[in-house]
Amino acid sequence: MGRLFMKLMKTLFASVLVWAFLLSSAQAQEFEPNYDESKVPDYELPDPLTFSDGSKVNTPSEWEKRRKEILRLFENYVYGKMPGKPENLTFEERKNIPDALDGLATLKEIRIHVKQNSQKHHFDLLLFIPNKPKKPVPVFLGLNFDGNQSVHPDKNITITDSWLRNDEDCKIYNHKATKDSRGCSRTRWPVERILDRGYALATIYYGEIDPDFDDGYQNGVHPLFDEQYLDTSRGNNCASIGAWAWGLSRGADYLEQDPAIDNEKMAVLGHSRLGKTALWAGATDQRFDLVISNCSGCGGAALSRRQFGETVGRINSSFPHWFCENFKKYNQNEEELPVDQHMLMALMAPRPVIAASAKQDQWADPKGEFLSVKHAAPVYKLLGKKGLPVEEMPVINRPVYNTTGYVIRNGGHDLNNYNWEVYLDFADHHFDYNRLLNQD
Ligand code: GTR
Repeated sequence: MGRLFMKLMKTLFASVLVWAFLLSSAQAQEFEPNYDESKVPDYELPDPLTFSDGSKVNTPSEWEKRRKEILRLFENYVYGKMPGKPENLTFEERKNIPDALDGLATLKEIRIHVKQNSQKHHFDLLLFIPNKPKKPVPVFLGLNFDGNQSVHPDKNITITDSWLRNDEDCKIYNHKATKDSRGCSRTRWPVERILDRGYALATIYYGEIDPDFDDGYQNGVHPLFDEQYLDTSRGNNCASIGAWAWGLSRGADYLEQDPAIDNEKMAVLGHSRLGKTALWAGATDQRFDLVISNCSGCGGAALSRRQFGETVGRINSSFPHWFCENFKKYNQNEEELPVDQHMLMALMAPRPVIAASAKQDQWADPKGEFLSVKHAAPVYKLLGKKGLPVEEMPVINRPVYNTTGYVIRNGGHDLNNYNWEVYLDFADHHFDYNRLLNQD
């Protein structure tokens, strides 16, 4: 009896293994990214200037109504609906070092405390303010991937004690940052250069807002949100990108009341998944005066309907916690999406927005990123602004912009000095920023 049972169990175990293997290899084979332009399906983009009932948008005030409609569509079908400002929000200045970086900057650390529904949570904003200009300065706000201490090796910066993805290059083990992780992502954050050009830089570790793994929205800020924002059966739940974007808005809540900051010149930027987040923050929070998407790809600047590189189905299966439940209805079904990403770009209008791609980052579909900026132009035009100055994709390393901009650089999926030079120029141009640095 015992032997028969063991035999049965063994056979069962073996067949489970075979099935698991077959299933995983089928799944692995299932997704073959398309990198061939001739295999991009024919598609028709929804018109940002046509209401859902078919009537046309002819005036800026009609656009305001259509803008709300598009925002609802992105909330309901892509990113989910975010709560607003929490009941209780306080800023605790934990550090204020006036002569940081050899006197170049004032370094501040602000702990942002949020309380709601008898739950509390906090996350830290690291802020560098250039000392030279004797007036409020414009600011770039962006989330970082590896903790505030990864942005610059300065020992004054507090090492995050939150959960992180393990990363050998950044010396992050057992999901904790080590002191060797100081400055590990500094190539993405040329702090001194940004300060030299008269800008402040603010950053928050995204995992302090919501750790980046699929936990059923139990950790990070999610438990503070009312049930309606968490209920996945509603389809438009606030998933992780929504929570990170919500965190960016709390960063803006702080920045707009810091007297050292010019709160009419606040730029939001992000790379990759955090580029998707920066776009969603820019769309939902118009206090961001300028929006920057760096290699944001699928679910960011790239048009979903092109299905080039990463697709909706692929991103939703790799990262089921990034977008709302309803977005999954469009896996392998992009043509039914009520929006596409050019409409996300259009939500920035009339504010400046720029998207950057990298030549080797085909996964993020550079052409799809270009096209979504291009197809946002009619909305900018209606509001008296100019879209891109070109019809076709520009050559490598040649930024093109009016109020909307695009650049593709050499190299791979990254945020680097070249990108920052473009963003600083773009910001100078739009903020009409006379850097009176030498005249003070
Ligand atoms: C990739 C993902 C991209 C992008 C990237 C990142 O794995 O497929 O959509 O978000 O991660 O954020 O680094």
